[in-house]
Amino acid sequence: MKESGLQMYLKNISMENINTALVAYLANLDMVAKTFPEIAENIVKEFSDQRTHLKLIASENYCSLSVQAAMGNLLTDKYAEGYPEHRYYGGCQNIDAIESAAAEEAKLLFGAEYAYVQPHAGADANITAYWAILSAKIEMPALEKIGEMNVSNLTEQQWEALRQKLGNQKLMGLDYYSGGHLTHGYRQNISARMFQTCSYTVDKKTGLLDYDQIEEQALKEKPLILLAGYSAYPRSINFRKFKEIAEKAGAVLMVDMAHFAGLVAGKVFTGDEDPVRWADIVTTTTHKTLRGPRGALILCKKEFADVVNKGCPLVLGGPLPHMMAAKAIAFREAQSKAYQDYAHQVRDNARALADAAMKLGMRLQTGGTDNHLMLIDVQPFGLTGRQAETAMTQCGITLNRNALPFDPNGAWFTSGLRIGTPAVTTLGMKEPEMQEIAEMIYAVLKATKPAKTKSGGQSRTHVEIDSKVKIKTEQKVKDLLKRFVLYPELDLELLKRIYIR
Ligand code: DSN
Repeated sequence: MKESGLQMYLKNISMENINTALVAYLANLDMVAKTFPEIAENIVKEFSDQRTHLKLIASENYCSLSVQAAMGNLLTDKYAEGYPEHRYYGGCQNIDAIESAAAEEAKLLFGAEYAYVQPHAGADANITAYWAILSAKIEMPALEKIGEMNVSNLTEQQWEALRQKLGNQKLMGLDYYSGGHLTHGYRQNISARMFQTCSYTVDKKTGLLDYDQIEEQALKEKPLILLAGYSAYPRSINFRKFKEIAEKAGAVLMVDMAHFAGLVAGKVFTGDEDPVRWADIVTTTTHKTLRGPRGALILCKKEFADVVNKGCPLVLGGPLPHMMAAKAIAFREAQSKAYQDYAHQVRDNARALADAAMKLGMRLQTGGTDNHLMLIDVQPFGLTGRQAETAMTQCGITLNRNALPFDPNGAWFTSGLRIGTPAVTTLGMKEPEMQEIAEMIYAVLKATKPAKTKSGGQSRTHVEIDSKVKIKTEQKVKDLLKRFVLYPELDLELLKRIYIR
């Protein structure tokens, strides 16, 4: 029988030099490869890509090997619909312990009154939160009025009237082009189909949130939910002001902190900038700045705990116990001093990168950043965001294009690049490296021009990059990533030799 990767490794190493992280990876990959070698191969190829490309995607990070270990095991085999001590399946005692531990850690980390750790993704968390609010504010009072709290006992007419009422509510979130997320009321998303939406935008001149404008709109529209939070807004938010507006308008304040949860956890955003203190319900993903596994979390005031707890079966399928275990690990990691230092460095790095970019002459949306991300306007380079993204990718820099507010190029081509510092900060990079990165980005943008189409026009997708600049940038990325190695305890060359055929 052919030797496994683990056997090959152990044969050539003495006991005292055994690298346990590498052993764990080899054992895992051996098991995967036994059934499906191509999958093991692609895991290693993805590792190779991530180690050799500069990751500037604002919503991505690198989680710890402990988080990864908690995700990949037999916990995936257990059904546990319901919530701790209240399950629709037998034998859930260990999952109860895991879910309760994850929720406790989340409460400690964020100082929250209640935590619900089941949502599988940020979009699921938002839809769950919407329905929890609809339950608390529309369904319960309606049922109380009828004097029947069990919806299964309603007549067809009563049920239809309730359904109509639930479907006739208003959501006021940040417009997609101003940096809001798809689930905040974008028409291509279910959020805009289940609510009437009345999105607010950033100010046309400054690109900033204008609290007076938001208040005026909220008082006029009287939404059920006022939603704050973003996927592409480079500034901090005053949640105390949002709470005041919500109270005046009679709205529930919901915050989607998916992008900046790590900055809240790491105490970069405190006081008025801490959404957990001010909002009724806060949702977040766990894998962005927070640096945990791919998944999500809802935090809320006690008033909403019961309705949030019914996320499954209301919206969600069964919880994913392996992911809840990994969330528990991440929430504990984020309570460390090292994590707080990391979170502060994420913002310091973003500021350093933004300053360096502007000094080089690049135009940044709102003229800088207060958080982990920035938006570069690529129009002065004669490029669309899509072309700029393509050029960066070809030079070893992974980032994504992004619409700018009121973008003339729409959501597909766009006019901007979104850049974030969470991943490079995890690798240990600091301000001097941000200067290097800004110079690389500038050099590539300057050296890129739209490719010609067959008819002689300008392509909005394809580009031509000056080959000398391309080669030089690729080399610079390589040199930088040699100094800041992803998962240095894992021997990538060995993994490649074993699993890439
Ligand atoms: N896809 C995420 C982002 O990149 O911002 C939001 O869900």
